[in-house]
Amino acid sequence: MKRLVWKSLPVQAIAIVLLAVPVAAQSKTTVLVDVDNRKALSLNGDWHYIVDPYDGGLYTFHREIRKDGFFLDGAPETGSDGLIEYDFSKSPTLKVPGDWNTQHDSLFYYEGLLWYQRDFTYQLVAGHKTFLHIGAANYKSIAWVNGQQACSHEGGFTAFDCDISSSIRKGNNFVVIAVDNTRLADGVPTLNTDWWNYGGLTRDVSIVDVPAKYIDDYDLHLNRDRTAIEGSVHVEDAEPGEEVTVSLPELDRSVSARLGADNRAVISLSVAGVALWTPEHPRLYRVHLQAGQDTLDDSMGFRTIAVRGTDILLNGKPVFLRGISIHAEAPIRGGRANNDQDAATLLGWAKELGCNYVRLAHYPHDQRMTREADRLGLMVWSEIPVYWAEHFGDPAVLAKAEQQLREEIRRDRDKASIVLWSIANETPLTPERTAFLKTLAADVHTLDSTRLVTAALLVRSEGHDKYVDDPLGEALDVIGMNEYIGWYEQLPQDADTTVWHVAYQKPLIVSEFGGDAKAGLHGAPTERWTEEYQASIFRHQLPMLAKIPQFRGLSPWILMDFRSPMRQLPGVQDGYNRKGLISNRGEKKEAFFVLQKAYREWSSHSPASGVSAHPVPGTDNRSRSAVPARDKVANPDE
Ligand code: GCB
Repeated sequence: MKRLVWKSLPVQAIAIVLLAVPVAAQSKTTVLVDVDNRKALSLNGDWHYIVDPYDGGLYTFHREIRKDGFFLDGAPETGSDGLIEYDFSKSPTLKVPGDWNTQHDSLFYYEGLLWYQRDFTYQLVAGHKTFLHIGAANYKSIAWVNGQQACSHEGGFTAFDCDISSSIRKGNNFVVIAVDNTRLADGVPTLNTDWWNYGGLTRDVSIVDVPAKYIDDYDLHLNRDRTAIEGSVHVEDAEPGEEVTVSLPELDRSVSARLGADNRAVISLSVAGVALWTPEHPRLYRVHLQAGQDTLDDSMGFRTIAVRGTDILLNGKPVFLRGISIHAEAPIRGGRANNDQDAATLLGWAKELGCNYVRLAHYPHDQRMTREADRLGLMVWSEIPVYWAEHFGDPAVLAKAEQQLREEIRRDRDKASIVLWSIANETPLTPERTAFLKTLAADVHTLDSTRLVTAALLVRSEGHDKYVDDPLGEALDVIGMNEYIGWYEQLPQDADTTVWHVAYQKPLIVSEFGGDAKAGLHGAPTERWTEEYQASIFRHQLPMLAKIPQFRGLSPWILMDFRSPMRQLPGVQDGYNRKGLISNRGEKKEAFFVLQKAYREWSSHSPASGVSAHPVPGTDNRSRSAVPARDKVANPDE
């Protein structure tokens, strides 16, 4: 059902809303796969905006939804229905894509409702459908085209597409989008996060044209034997029996299949001899899809990912993940990352560090990042913002998390780089939370049976004994674990005598460790906040981790310093989490080079037993997995 509800409205108000605002007939909200390869009119650029902290553009003085809200884009001189006290055309502008916080000083701390408006001209194609594509709007948003509501959306990091076919006109049009970044206790994420709550239309916005019957979703992946591309293509508004063709022109291979009753065609295309996607050779192929009038081209890599005992297998071979965690924070410029240059800089640094893997924390990043990771050969951990103290007992919160998971997977499952879907970070150990997360883990296996599910778990600490025994581990393919020896507990050198007890015979990725350092602040390795102290943490951590038998990868915290309202130490943090190996101004700290050196060695001599023939000297208590040689992927029928 179409909902116009803003925040939580009483039932009577909902009724008023439905009467008050014309809703586009048959409009629907979806996620169009591969949308960046569609014919589109970009709406990036300057948008007028009105800051509306009391929501007056939406509500009357008695808190009823206004019939003549700002979504009508009125102007004082055209008002026939009473006084109009706003005028977008005379209001200032914000750049889209872009967070509002870093564009105007007065919006730096703003959390609330802000209205965006812009005009555009459009040439309709007869019989085609038109979508408003919103790459991300943090956190809640409602969009109207020519005064008709097109869609509403909750979730600040996933893309969505609103069908505006019945509201868009030939020639002049206007679009109004209300975005509210108020943090919500029952939101995903919840109230408290260690990152900045950047508000606004933070990613690309465009008008997308598709034929009447259009490919809205596909899942094409290499089968487990690496002999065929398998999966399905879904064509919306088509009829069962219609034909779909998938071809790989570079291999001169093509296959046609008919839509079943669910408008989905099952695909199996033999590709024996296809060059596999690997970090060393990230080969991508052009994939051409055709369904009636609709054609789409994608650029895809083909690989398999699986686990066998404590090993992660890429294309059937054990692989060690040399990684780094990354926030979607723009280098140098600051604010939310949103362009090609941001992606190239962040992932370029990861390559320079020697990574073959990145953890994109703590929410889905811009599609530019996963496309670039495909091209650069970086395996990706992709995550939804189920972070810290969510309201795990609330079914509505679970529904929100599930929605974000669906949207994330649908947008990104054409990316070979993504090998891990993460469902949570550092959540408290309660029965409600474990039930909630086990539901998400099962969802991942249903939505995408070809990848692995993980989560960043907390460690139970008893002095020098550390336990990874969170019951959620049962539901994960790969255990993720965050620990901060040397920063939030103990001293860096305590790592040397730490004994790890990992309850699972599954691959373990140390998804975080680290400590803060202010770039350019030097001192003894015992002095907190200095580059030397941070480097000392890394020097002690790496040999310790290499001794854990299940250790199959790491993504220390974090590539670059990032803004966080939680980090206020004057002269050192000044509003930034300083655990970056690189400062927000691009200066590399000493720890960057410590990790880079280790990654150079580990690229030929992996620390993981069985992954390389050459163990790291001095790390002798590793054991080879004795678990049977059946590769476990999430797909039970493989
Ligand atoms: C963590 C969180 C991460 C924080 C980091 C820190 O464990 O997962 O979001 O930023 O610690 O710096 O404390």
